[in-house]
Parts: sequence; structure tokens; C-alpha cells
Amino acid sequence: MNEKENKATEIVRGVCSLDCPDQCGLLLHKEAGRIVKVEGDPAHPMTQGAICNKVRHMAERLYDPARLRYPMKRTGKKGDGAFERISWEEAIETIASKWKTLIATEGAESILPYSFYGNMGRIGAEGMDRRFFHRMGASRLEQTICEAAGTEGYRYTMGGSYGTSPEDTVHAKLIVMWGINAVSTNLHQIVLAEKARKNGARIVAIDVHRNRTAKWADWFIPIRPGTDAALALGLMHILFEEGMTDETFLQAYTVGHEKLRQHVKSYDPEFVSSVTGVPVEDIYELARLYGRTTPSFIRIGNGIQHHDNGGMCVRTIACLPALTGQWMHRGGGAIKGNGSYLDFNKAALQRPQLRKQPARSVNMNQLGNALLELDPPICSLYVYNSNPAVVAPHAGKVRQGLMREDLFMVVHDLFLTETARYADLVLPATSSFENHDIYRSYWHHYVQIQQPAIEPYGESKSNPDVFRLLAQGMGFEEEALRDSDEDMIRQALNNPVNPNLESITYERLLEEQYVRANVRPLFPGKLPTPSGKIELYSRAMELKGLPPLPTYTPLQTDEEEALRFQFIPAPNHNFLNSTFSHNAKHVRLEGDEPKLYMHTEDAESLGIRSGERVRVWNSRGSCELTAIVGDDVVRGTVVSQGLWADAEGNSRLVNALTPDRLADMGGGAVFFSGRVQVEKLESAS
Ligand SMILES: Nc1nc2c(c(=O)[nH]1)N[C@H]1C(S)=C(S)[C@@H](COP(=O)(O)OP(=O)(O)OC[C@H]3O[C@@H](n4cnc5c(=O)[nH]c(N)nc54)[C@H](O)[C@@H]3O)O[C@H]1N2
Ligand SMILES: Nc1nc2c(c(=O)[nH]1)N[C@H]1C(S)=C(S)[C@@H](COP(=O)(O)OP(=O)(O)OC[C@H]3O[C@@H](n4cnc5c(=O)[nH]c(N)nc54)[C@H](O)[C@@H]3O)O[C@H]1N2
Ligand code: SF4
Ligand SMILES: [Mo]
Repeated sequence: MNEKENKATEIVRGVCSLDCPDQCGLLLHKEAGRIVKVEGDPAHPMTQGAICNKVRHMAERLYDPARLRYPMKRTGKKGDGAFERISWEEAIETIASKWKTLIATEGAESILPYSFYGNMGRIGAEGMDRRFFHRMGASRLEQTICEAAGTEGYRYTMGGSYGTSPEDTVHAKLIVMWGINAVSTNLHQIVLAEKARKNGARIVAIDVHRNRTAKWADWFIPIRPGTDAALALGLMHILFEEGMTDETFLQAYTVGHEKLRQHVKSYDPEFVSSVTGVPVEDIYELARLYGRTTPSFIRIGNGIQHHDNGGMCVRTIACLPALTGQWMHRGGGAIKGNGSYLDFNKAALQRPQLRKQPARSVNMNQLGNALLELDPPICSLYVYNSNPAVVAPHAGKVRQGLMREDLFMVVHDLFLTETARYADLVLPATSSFENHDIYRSYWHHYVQIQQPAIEPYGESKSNPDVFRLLAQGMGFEEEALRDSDEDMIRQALNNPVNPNLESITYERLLEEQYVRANVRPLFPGKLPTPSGKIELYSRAMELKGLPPLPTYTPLQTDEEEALRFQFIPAPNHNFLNSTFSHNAKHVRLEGDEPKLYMHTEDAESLGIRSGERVRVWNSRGSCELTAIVGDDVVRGTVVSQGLWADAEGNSRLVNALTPDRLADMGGGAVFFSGRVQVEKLESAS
């Protein structure tokens, strides 16, 4: 073969596996069996060839010399990162014999799986793993770290994760980005909003921070953290008072509008202004803009629901489009998430019936507590698709738990993450481009497939492959634990209760790569709420002891009440949660070190100037950041961005400070409801 043929580039199609709503179609350029370039697939109807900067550099991550090649066992102290190579046979044999002993002596509930969506592939993230742990009888994990509170709140109003079709949002004349940093976190919603803007749409951002999205918007409305429900109720007050509601829609498609009309009388603009910090004139202006513009579209972000009152906040905002009948207009309405349209056959995929006895469940937001306080104790932890030592709240407690000498811990990942450093055994994971899996977006309506585009890296294995091996090692005989990837894909796609998936088959995916689900407009129609309508008043909430009408409740004040600042440790532009935080290029693009954005008045009162190092602390822990002083955040709030890799010598671990209490709904995380103190770090000289 001559040099030229050897260099021939082959292009295969793929899908981005990261936990991002856009779920882009990709073109993977291959040379000599390696991926050399990752591009957007211009043919993908939603993402149209545009991808983010993070994934454009994906080839570097795939062939990063730090990537794990083979299984390893720990030789040093937990956390130190000293490991030596072992074989897969030894790894599986060690795990299986440890677990058999634990099951015999402590019971299967002493074993806890810990995972999230580091790879969104359905069969890898919630297929063979679920079957395996159900069969074993392990403790269950409540996967609540991301959108749990908001999803439950939205469900009370709308019956599930059903919103506007994103492609329709180009028709909107008003777009409200509410607690979402979409320029960084939902790129293609921005592309669509830009098209709408060219057609005359106005774009409003409501946020605690003038982030990239707020800078891009036409009108930025700064708001105090955790007060958005009050603003939404104030808008409702004006919509009813000034006769801007769509009475025909309210009559036909909602329950409780008369109760709501009475209820929001108490949320007058003066009161709402005193709570939110939004000037009275702006509340009127926004209400009138919203009340008089059709179609209007609200993109509800994850930011507002990472709070003590996050579920209710999302439930409340989700009521707004009903008041002006936006659901009847193409492009009108809201998106919190659209995942329910594409529900796969979960029971067929996960086989809950393999579990013979009920088992306790552990909320993943309280991993520290689970490891340190549960009785009977967790004796073994198996981590995959997640990096809890960095991403979970109250990280100090989490790490203390991971240090337990009597905890047998296995981590399956592509890299020796901060979490993996505490493991007894580390297993190398394939990247999504090495796997066979199906994907469904939680924003657009396409189901996509990934076929293995390259050979597994080193000795790495996919999540389902490892669980099949573990099932063998454990002597579990069930058929379901031997199903192939293809079997599981077919079973997941065959969901008779979801007609949207009717025409989506494995064969079609192989042929077409992405297929749009048959999603129709929500109205006229019936929602899967108890009443079949939009529930402005929710009897289901009442039965649960929650306020049945949308309500503002202040953030909790705990023992840190006296601490001066609300701390908002949000995601950043160039990492994906903690993924990419180890990559030098991505770190450089983030300005090399994590920042703390502060208001000028707050900083001056503490003698802090831009560029100076500060210590941020509370009762849970502390970290060191670099102050950026200005007027980009509201007074009394400090904002950091990104989940940074551990650094030598000083802590950048923002989750050392975050509370591990739970939100009002869904057992959700409250990353943004903690309080901190800030002080200048005296320089060493
Ligand atoms: N580049 C990049 N993209 C990502 C991610 C990433 O880490 N990096 N993570 C992915 C994941 S897993 C998720 S869940 C999504 C999350 O992405 P988004 O839905 O955008 O949510 P967040 O970025 O958590 O928060 C959005 C904004 O909420 C603001 N905020 C915080 N508290 C409040 C409040 O009380 N009121 C209001 N109005 N605003 C508030 C913060 O300033 C923050 O900028 O992004 C996904 N995409
Ligand atoms: N302070 C603060 N903390 C937060 C947030 C915040 O906004 N602020 N956001 C929260 C949110 S919304 C989320 S979703 C969580 C996300 O938290 P995580 O889900 O833990 O996300 P990542 O940090 O990206 O870690 C994913 C890990 O999975 C690994 N991985 C990828 N593919 C595979 C695979 O196929 N197999 C295996 N075995 N491993 C794989 C990656 O290498 C990576 O180490 O973080 C939460 N933490
Ligand atoms: S991270 Fe999001 S925007 Fe970037 S390529 Fe993946 S799906 Fe697209
Ligand atoms: Mo998330």
C-alpha cells in the first residue's frame, strides 16, 4: 500500500454522547483506524453541522496519553493515585469474589452502584447495568443530581417532559432564556433564536449573572437567586389584572385558573420587586411584553432548579404559557426538557423484575452521608459514567467517605479521575465511538445510533461488556444478562405505549443514522396529567403536602445564615461538568484558573480587587479562586464557573462548599442554594 492510500480518510457518522441537550450529529474522520477529526454532520436536521468547541477537540481526548489502557489495582494509599496493571481475568475474579463474600455476610444491599450520564448512550447508561444490579439485589441509586427537582415540578404542571418542538422556536417573537446559559449549554437553541431574532423576535435573559447568554440577549434582567417563582407570580398578577390572559385557552385546557387568579393578587409588583430585586417598572414592562407577544417561548434552564425551592420554581414558570394560550401557537410555549416524547421501553431495557426483593435507595446527592452514616453500611461502591469526588455536593464529606479503608471500591472510566484515585480497582472504559448504542435527546425529537467507529482503545471495555463479564463471574445465569447490544437496542425501541417511536426501528437507524420521532403539537389534545389538562392547581401536589398553587418560598436559611454571600458554582463554557477539566487546551480556554465573579460594592467592602486571590469558605469547606470584580452579578451573590480538576497545593473544588440537603421536589440537588464568606488571600511575599 502506498503512502497516499494509507492516509486515506474515511468518514463515518456518529453522535455526541455528552450530557448536553443538543445531541449533535457528527462526522468522524478516520485515518489508519484512528479518529483524526470530529466535525458536525451538516445533514443532521437539528444540529446542521455546527458543534461546540469542546467536541471539535474530541480526538485529543480519545488519544490522550493519560487515557486508561488496562485494568489496574491500587498499590498506594487511597487518593494517592498509585496503581499497577492487572489482567481483566484478575479484575473480574477479584470483584466477583469480594461481592460474593459481601452478599453472603452483609447482604447485597451493602453494594451500591453510582452512575450518571457521562455517556448518554441508553444501553450503556441504563441497560445491562440495571439488569445486573437488580439481579444482584444491590442498593438502588436515586439519580437526582441534575434535573430531578425541575423535572418533577414541570410534571405537576404539564404531565411530563413535554414542551415546544425546538425547530418551531424560530417562529417565536419573544424568547425568554430563564436561568439557562444556553450560549454555553444549548448552542443550537441559540442558533434558532438568532433566526427568530432576524425575524423580529426580542430576546430576554433572566439570570443572577450576566453570563454569555445574558450578554447576547437584548434585555438582561438580573434577579436575586432563588426568587424566580416570585417574579413569575408577579407577571401572572399583571397578566390577570390587565386582561392579557387567553380566557378561551384557560377554560378549555387548564384546571384551577380561577383559584390562580385570586391567589396571585397577593403577588403585587411592589412586593415582588422587594423579593427579587427587579425594579417595579421592569416587572410591568416584562409582563406587558409577555402578555402582548405571540408566539412567546420560554427556555427554562437547570440553574433555577438547583435550589431549595427549585421544583416549585419550575412548576410556576411552566404555568406562564398557559395564561396567554401560547401552546396554541407554533413556536409558543416552553421547554424545560423534551425527553418524555422519546421514552424508550424502560422495563424491557432495565428488567426491574430481576430484583427479587425490595432494596433501600440512596440519593446520589448525599453520597457522603451514605458512605459515612448508613446502617447497615455500604461496603462496596461501583462507579461508572460519573466523577462524584468532583461533581457531588458536600465534596469534603464525599471524599471522607471514599477514604474508608473498609470500602471496596471499583471505578470504570476512561481516565484516572479524582474519584478513581480512591478506588481499589480501576477498569478502562471505551469511548462512545467504540460502542454500539442508541441515543435520544432531551431537547430535540431525534433518536440516533452509534455503531463502533474504531476499535476499543487498549484493553478498554464498554459498560455493557463489563456487566456481562461481571454477571458471568458472579454466576448469574439469566438470559437477560447475556443479551447483546443489538438485542437491548431492539428491546428499548419497541415501546408500544409510546406511539411517537412507532416508525423507529433498529434497521432504520442503521440506514438513516437519525430518525425523528412522530411528535405532534400538544394542543388541541390531552396531557398525561391526572386531569388531562395543564394543572395550574394540582391536587396531586396537595396530597403530597405541597402547596397546590404556584407559590414562592424563600431559600432555606441554615446555620450559615450569617454568611454574607449566596454562592452559585455554575458550569462553564469549555468543560462538560468535570469532563475536559484535565485537558490543557480546555483549561487554557477557560483562562487557566477558576474565577469568582463579585459585585464591585461587595468586593470594595472587603478590600478585594480584580485579579486578587480570594478564599471562599463556609462550615463545609473552602476553596481558592481569583476575583473578577464588576457589575456582572447581583449584590450579595458570588458566582464561579466550572468543575475544575484537582490542583496541587490549593483547592479549586467548588463542591467543597455546596450543601447536600435536598430540593423541595424529586430529591434534587441544591448546588446554588449555599451561602459562603469571601476573604482576600494575603500574598505569600
Ligand atoms: N459547556 C457546557 N455545557 C453543558 C454543561 C457544562 O458543564 N458545560 N453541562 C450540561 C448539563 S449536565 C446540564 S444539566 C446543562 C445545564 O445548563 P443550564 O440549563 O444552562 O443550567 P446551569 O448552567 O446549571 O445554570 C444556568 C444559569 O443559571 C443561573 N442561575 C443560578 N441560580 C439562579 C437563579 O436563582 N435564578 C436565575 N434566573 N438564574 C440562576 C446561573 O448564573 C447559570 O449561568 O448543561 C449541559 N451543557
Ligand atoms: N457545583 C456544581 N456541581 C455540579 C453541577 C453544577 O452546576 N455545579 N452540575 C451537576 C449536574 S447538572 C450534573 S449532570 C452532574 C454531572 O456529573 P457527572 O455525570 O459525574 O459528569 P462528569 O463530570 O462529566 O463525569 C462523567 C464521567 O464519566 C466518564 N465516562 C464517559 N463515558 C463513559 C463510559 O462510556 N463508561 C464509563 N464507565 N465512564 C464514562 C467520563 O470520563 C467522566 O469521568 O454534575 C453536577 N455537579
Ligand atoms: S457537547 Fe453539545 S453542543 Fe457540543 S457537540 Fe456535544 S451535543 Fe453538540
Ligand atoms: Mo446536568
